Amino acid sequence: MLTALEGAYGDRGDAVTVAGRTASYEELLGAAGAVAADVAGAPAFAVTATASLETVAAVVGGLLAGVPCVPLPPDAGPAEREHILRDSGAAEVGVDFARRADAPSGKAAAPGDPALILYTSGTTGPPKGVVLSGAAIAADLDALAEAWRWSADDTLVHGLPLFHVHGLVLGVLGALRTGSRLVHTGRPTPDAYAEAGGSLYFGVPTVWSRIAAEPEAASALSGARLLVSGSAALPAPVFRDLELLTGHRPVERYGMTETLITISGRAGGEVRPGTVGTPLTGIRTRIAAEPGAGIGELQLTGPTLFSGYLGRPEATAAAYTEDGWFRTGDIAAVDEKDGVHRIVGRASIDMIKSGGYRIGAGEIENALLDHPKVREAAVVGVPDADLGQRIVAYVVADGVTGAELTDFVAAHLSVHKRPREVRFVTAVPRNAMGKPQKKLLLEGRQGDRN
Ligand code: MLC
Ligand code: AMP
Repeated sequence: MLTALEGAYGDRGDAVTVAGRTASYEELLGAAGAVAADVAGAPAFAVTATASLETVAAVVGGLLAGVPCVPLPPDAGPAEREHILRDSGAAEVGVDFARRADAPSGKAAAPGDPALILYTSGTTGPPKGVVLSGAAIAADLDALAEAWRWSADDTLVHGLPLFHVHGLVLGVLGALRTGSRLVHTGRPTPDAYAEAGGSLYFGVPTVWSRIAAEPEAASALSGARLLVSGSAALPAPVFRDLELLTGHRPVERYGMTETLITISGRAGGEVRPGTVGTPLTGIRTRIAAEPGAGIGELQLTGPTLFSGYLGRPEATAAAYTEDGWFRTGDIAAVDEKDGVHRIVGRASIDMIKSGGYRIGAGEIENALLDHPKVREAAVVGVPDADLGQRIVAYVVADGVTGAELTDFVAAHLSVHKRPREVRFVTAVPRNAMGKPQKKLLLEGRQGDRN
């Protein structure tokens, strides 16, 4: 699976750099071997997925041992950590990158075996574990290598979190499969991207928008080969500014934790702002639209799909149509002439994308309701120039400040799921069934307290 570690491209002293520390393939393999020896035989293991060589060694060690790794968000509070550890049954391991060992020779993992379990939010309830097989990951990385002409000649640069598909599957395993050098910048700041001197850059739209706002940093990327944006819609003005400053038309690609990346623009192909390109090799898509509408839910099939939600067969079954297509929950349209896909929005108001993070409104509402002073809570995603959407919580409560509630969510769930704004109201508008009328909140038709 990780061709570079199997010696396909020789060794390199600077194969992998994460947050300023560099390792060769040989060093990484030795450190990962030590992790593999520790976790061999376990059903799964967890690691606090800081942006570090340790996290890379842990994930690779899991692959060597055939034991799925559960990356824990490092900013997760106790409630979220406990949920993930309990739900996955994984014990957390510590990693010492200085240790070296050969991976234990045991039963090799079969391609369909679980390789990673990534926790991701639904519209309600706590995050679910998405089980990804080695075969799905390999199929996706090969399809992306083809689409982006991604090779061992590249230096991949990004600074994305290592507990989601974008930063971990594409951003780490992709480099180790294609043999491209990896420079992970620790944080995805414009200056760090500018200094890294890569050929291939990954970012979420928030990262690209911050780069576009710093012309000097942006122009340093003009020597790159390809800029790729994904995880949320890239705003047209950001596309335009990036093109002006870097000379590149950024390629957009579309994906989900459950499906990996399925649709993308092509290196050297025509790129239109506001579109995500065409299905990758092996992926078929369809639009479940009312007759004549041309726009509707995007559904897909292919070899990159997940194996299921861990321990939740009903949720897994509900994610598919009766005839076996995965329901993305995204609304899309396809150009009749060239098959180029456009993502128009989400089917559910309760699925928020903020800074490229997927956040379920229900999860934040439950966290707020755990606060003793909160009587009602309704959470929405409000358009935001920096984050795409920002989390706004409408709350009925007395004797507590917005900042206290923000800190409460940050400490319980995770920092990146905190509301950016808390608005106190006298009541959450509800329909006759008692369901919050979030559209009314978004339109500003709610009873403000002050
Ligand atoms: C602020 N902070 C607090 C706080 N308020 N800490 C504790 N309590 C509070 N109340 C601190 C944080 O700890 C952090 O400190 C700092 O404020 C900034 O917070 P942030 O939220 O991390 O920063 P922000 O600038 O908003 O982040 C923007 C971002 C981030 C773009 C860097 O959103 C990001 O990394 N997004 C990527 C998401 C992603 O990878 N998604 C892919 C999903 S996979 P400090 O010290 O840490 O700075 C997928 C599939 C696909 O979607 O298609 O790719
Ligand atoms: P996640 O499970 O965190 O990977 O989030 C998946 C969701 O991100 C998808 O269902 C989409 O809503 C959104 N998404 C990913 N890439 C894009 C894109 N290029 N344009 C618009 N939305 C995207």
